[in-house]
Amino acid sequence: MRSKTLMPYLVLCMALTLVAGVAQAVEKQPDLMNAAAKATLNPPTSGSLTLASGTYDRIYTSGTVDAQCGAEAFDSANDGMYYDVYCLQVDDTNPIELILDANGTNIIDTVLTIYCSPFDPMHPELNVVAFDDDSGESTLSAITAAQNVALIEGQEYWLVISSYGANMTGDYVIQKSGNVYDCGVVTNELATWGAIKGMYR
Ligand SMILES: [Ca+2]
Ligand SMILES: [Ca+2]
Repeated sequence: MRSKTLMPYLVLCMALTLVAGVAQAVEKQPDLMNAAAKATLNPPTSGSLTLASGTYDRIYTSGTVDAQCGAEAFDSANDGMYYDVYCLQVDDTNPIELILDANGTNIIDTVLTIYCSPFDPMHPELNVVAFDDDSGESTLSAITAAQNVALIEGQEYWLVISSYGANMTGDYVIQKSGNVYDCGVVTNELATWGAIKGMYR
């Protein structure tokens, strides 16, 4: 008697789980956010993805954030995107903001990923803290306060700016919240981890 009355509920739960699973498997989420960069006291981080930039097979996430480096990452069907790497640190525990500035960015579709140090382009699924595709203007990326990416003081993080798909080049400008500061830059001509490590140190 009891199990009979529960049946429709159980079937509904299973159906919802299936729907949720399918939705999570879709990489490109509906573009509902369009955070615009505000002027900050921080100098922006700017550069260019060019034909000389290193390439990697990027990941994506379902939006989870883990300041302790264990955000679950999935392999993207899009491979071989150009990327640049920056070292960043925070001086407080408030959520950070990193927003691609449409004024100065002409890459058609960007992606931002924050890693714990080190980022290994041969294993981009490791050490992931946060990821964003389209929370900025149009298809530009933004880590906003709403995403609650609060980092740990004194720890080095690596910011990877890349394109959504392969063969996308152009300039980028990233505005940063006041609690974020640069702790180094890695040149973009180097495609292997060994070479990057040599340049960074
Ligand atoms: Ca994007
Ligand atoms: Ca958007």
